[in-house]
Amino acid sequence: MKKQVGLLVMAYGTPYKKSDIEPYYTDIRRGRKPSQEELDDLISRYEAIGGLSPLAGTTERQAEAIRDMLNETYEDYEFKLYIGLKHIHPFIEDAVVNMQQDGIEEAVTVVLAPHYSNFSIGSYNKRAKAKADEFGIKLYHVNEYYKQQKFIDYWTQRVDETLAEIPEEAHNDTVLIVSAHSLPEKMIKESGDPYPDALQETANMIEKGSHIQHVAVGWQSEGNTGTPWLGPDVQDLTRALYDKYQYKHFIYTPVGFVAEHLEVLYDNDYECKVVCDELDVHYHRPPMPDTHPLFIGAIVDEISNIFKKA
Ligand code: FEC
Repeated sequence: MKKQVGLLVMAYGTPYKKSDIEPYYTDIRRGRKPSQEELDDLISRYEAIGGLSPLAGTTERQAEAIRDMLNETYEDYEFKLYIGLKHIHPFIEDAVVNMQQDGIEEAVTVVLAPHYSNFSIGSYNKRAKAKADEFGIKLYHVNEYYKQQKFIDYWTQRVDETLAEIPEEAHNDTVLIVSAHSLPEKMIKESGDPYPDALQETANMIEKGSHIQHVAVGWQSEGNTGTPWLGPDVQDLTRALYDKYQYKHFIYTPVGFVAEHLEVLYDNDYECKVVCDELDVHYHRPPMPDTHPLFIGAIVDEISNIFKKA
């Protein structure tokens, strides 16, 4: 008889239909309704990527792939999957309630984002734990997985594949921009958050493992809070690198994300591409991890580390 363990996969969430955009955006803003102008701006960004984001389906496929690989790896356990989202149903709390109803006593949690920040992974974990504590469910949190060799291998392979499409004589005129979602500077600096160092470390590991010669770290998708966010922003960085070094090829790897969604399809594939077109340089953006076995394997390896310690 296999022991049942919960697998709580948490992710950002995305509107399922157009009428979800307003409540979703209101939830992101912690209950403050967006103005009509802000809402129209967001709707127009979704329209630019085809109306809605493909994220919902990808999250489901990624979660199922993690469950399947875990169940193939462990003979004595059966991992039962629960998906909990940050900003739309099924919310993180709903998933924990479902675990309780199924009689789950122990669960592993993982967020579909590789770098820990108190304000991202930390807040998902806190919500899951608060609900799980009500029912006495024991949770084991995966806090990060960017250092997993398979995660780095995924990205070094994509960078080398992209370089292979660029003529060899242009490799010295090619730069890799490694990025993650920006956060307000104040949040990060006052709390000594590991997030900025983790992104720099990811960039260093990709540089070491691939054939890329020039690497820069940038931040993207910052919000409008009227306060400074972590920078440089990827668009400004593109211009600055061009002004200084006249690179001809820009490769963007938004490694803080793990799927193609609004922040990649719009902020990279549209906004960064506009800057590259203006500068008359080449834009490259390798595919996101999705359900690639190296990415799913990185998460499973990190879960195994936690399981060994537990
Ligand atoms: O494809 C989709 O439909 C959803 C894509 C999506 C992902 C995502 C990931 C992160 N966010 C993070 C932080 C913030 C902060 C604010 C903020 C705002 C938005 C808005 C949209 C949005 N985010 Fe997001 N984020 C995605 C989508 N995010 C839409 C609202 C409009 C806008 O500002 O563009 C600012 C909140 C505020 O105004 O107070 C902060 C972080 C991540 C990566 C970690 C994770 O996935 O949890 C950090 C995917």
